[in-house]
Amino acid sequence: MTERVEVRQNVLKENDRIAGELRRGLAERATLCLNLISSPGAGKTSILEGTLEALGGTPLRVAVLTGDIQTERDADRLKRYGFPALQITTGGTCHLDASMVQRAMASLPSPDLDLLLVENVGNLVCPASYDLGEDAKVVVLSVTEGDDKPLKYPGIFRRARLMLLHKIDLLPHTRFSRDAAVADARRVNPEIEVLETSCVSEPGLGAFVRWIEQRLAEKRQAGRPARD
Ligand SMILES: Nc1nc2c(ncn2[C@@H]2O[C@H](COP(=O)(O)OP(=O)(O)OP(=O)(O)O)[C@@H](O)[C@H]2O)c(=O)[nH]1
Ligand SMILES: [Mg+2]
Repeated sequence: MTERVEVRQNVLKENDRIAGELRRGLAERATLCLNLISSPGAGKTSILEGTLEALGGTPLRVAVLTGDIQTERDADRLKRYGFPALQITTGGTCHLDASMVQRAMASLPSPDLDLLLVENVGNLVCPASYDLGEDAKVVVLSVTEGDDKPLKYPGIFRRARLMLLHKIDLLPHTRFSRDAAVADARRVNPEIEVLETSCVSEPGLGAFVRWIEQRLAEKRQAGRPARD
């Protein structure tokens, strides 16, 4: 084994240890954690803005962590919705890791949350390898990126529970085949769930918000002590 491979394996092992701590803490509080991953510009922050807007009228306790290599711009956009939103600037690293999330969570006003939304750094490759203790990875594939991405970047499609086919309003202007994208995503991950979303027109984000509400209900159910 080369020295480089060994160092990477140790880094991932340490990341998994911290992710395990995060997962236990989230389970104790019955906090659902979603990790949104996509190429740069696919629409992660826009989806989170629409989601926070939709959840604004509910009693849910929500917080957002958003990762970028540089700038606080995404957190500035997300702070407008009345929930805590913190930027994690990685300073060059192309993905979030569990220690970054652990440090950011310690800066939240309260760890008692129903929902923690994490926007990863825009990148379809590196974020796939780093467990953040999340309940599910959500991969966002916008139709302007091409339908060939699930087979070209299989790692993230294999690990994601849900794929959002996003910017679906732009479909008529592209050569994107939704059937090909879904078939290829299911070749690498037969279990992957798929929803179509748009931030600018129908069908909107309703299906994604309902999907989150279903996962929240499951999480609460899992956290409830068994009846004797
Ligand atoms: N037509 C259309 N444009 C969208 C939609 N969602 C987002 N956009 C636009 O896509 C661009 C990028 O959106 P962002 O939400 O910043 O994307 P991001 O994935 O957070 O980008 P990074 O954080 O830089 O990786 C912006 O100009 C958005 O207005 C959509 O559903 N339809
Ligand atoms: Mg963003």
